[in-house]
Amino acid sequence: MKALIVIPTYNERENIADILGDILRAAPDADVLVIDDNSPDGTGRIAGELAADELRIHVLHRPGKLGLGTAYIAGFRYAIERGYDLVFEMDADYSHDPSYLPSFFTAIANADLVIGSRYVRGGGTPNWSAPRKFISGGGNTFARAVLGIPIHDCTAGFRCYRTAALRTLDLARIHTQGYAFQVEMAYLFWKRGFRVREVPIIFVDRRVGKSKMSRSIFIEGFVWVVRTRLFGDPALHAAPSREMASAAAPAATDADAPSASTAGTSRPSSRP
Ligand SMILES: Nc1nc2c(ncn2[C@@H]2O[C@H](COP(=O)(O)OP(=O)(O)OP(=O)(O)O)[C@@H](O)[C@H]2O)c(=O)[nH]1
Ligand SMILES: [Mg+2]
Repeated sequence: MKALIVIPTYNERENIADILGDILRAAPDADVLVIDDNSPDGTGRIAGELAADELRIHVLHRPGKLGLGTAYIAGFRYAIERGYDLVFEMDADYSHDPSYLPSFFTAIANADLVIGSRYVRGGGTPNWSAPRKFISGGGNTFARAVLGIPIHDCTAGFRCYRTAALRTLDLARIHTQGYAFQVEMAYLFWKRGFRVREVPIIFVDRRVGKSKMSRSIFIEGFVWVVRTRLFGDPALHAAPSREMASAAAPAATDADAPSASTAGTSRPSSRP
């Protein structure tokens, strides 16, 4: 299957060359798309130079910092338009270890979305402080409880989607940016009845460079979860076109769960 690994970057000069090399080796049949938001540190220029020497590397240069959600939506569109079967989300900062990529390819054979999960057996965040564990774990528990999503790690950003399933969503109606974006995508897949599967990952802190996390990202997540519980998700109300829907066959069952360390999912609830 043709796969595209999307790496959004903003000031990842110290990481970009190494991570691209490691990804190309770990996923020898995949292409990579770097989406750079005009990083002041020159990440986009470095990525462009690497792309000039390696046909499997592509770069999308955007004019300024437009956020993670819009970067991934641009990556999804790129993958759909160019006929990729699979599209990955992955960070540039080594929190998402490229050596896990093969396990995603194995799991996606029986899924429409594979999430690299910190909260299934075998996964974890060993070098996080207790407050950080509490915030991340608490956010996940909150989203699961309020929305009823049966996914252990719905804020995780190391993922593989089937583009055929993505095509059934109205991407223009997805406006979330940070953790809320990851929760929204997981929620939409689950509500649509697509198969969501989790594979364990050990999440490590970024090697070098600065985090782009901010308080507003947490507030966005909280507000989005509560609003969606009350009013539903507009992206779900959009009826997919017949042509799009026939491109993907939503799975009604999840019969063949691959192993104890993965968590299958379930059918959509009747909630909005
Ligand atoms: N194109 C683009 N990339 C971004 C933007 N914000 C963050 N990124 C990239 O998205 C990935 C995740 O961002 P991080 O700052 O590592 O956020 P995080 O992983 O949630 O937080 P840390 O755990 O502190 O690293 C990295 O590859 C960033 O360079 C943005 O606005 N535009
Ligand atoms: Mg990071």
